[in-house]
Amino acid sequence: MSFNNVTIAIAKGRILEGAQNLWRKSGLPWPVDNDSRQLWFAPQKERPGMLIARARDIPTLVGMGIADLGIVGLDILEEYPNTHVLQVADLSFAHCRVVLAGQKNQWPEGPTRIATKYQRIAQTYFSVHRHPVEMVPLSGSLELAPVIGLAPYIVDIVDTGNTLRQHHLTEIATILESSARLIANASHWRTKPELAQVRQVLQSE
Ligand code: PRT
Ligand code: MG
Repeated sequence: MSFNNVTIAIAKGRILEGAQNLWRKSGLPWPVDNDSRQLWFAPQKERPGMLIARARDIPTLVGMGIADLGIVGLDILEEYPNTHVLQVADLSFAHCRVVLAGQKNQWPEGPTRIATKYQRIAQTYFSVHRHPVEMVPLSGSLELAPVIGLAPYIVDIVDTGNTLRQHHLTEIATILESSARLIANASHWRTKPELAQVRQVLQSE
């Protein structure tokens, strides 16, 4: 088995940390030096090449075939869908939920503002419920939005719930259960048998 012709794109942050654990358990050499700023590692016989990128860029990199495989949260795949990408495994780490939260455990009455960095997921959810909402796009510190009067509700990622509690917010509904997924470029998946071997190695730990 040779990985000379395989490249995998991995989301930096939590996903990268979880991927590192999975790699070690699977017995694959891990090239990334956490203290260095290097973001590209050429493939070698014993391990795929690695590209470390922003989470939201992973579907693009895999969809365009710059990377054959990718590791990213389901939340990102739902928010930034790409028709050239296949989900090929649930890697069962980085578990979290996309939730609707607010200052009271009460579904919004009438039209309301929703602060989120998951506009597509939130809009789809409220469309299904036929509830009119105005999206307030934010890229971080969502928990502040209700406190400062920007929007009474947020749609955000929750794991332990500590961050919500610290800001006196409560979960009203779970919109999506997420975990890290292995994705593949659809046409490369059909033509490169090594990709299924990488999946097998990552799932056999
Ligand atoms: O820059 P950007 O924030 O987009 O990404 P990043 O590089 O900072 O990545 P990172 O480390 O934030 O990881 C993002 C991915 O990890 C998400 O796409 C999810 O798939 C997954 N994940 C799992 C999480 C969490 N758990 C999580 N808890 N992403 C974010 N959080 C946040 C949460 O929103 C809260 O602010 O962590 C904080 C702590 O959560 P609590 O509930 O444990 O307090
Ligand atoms: Mg982050």
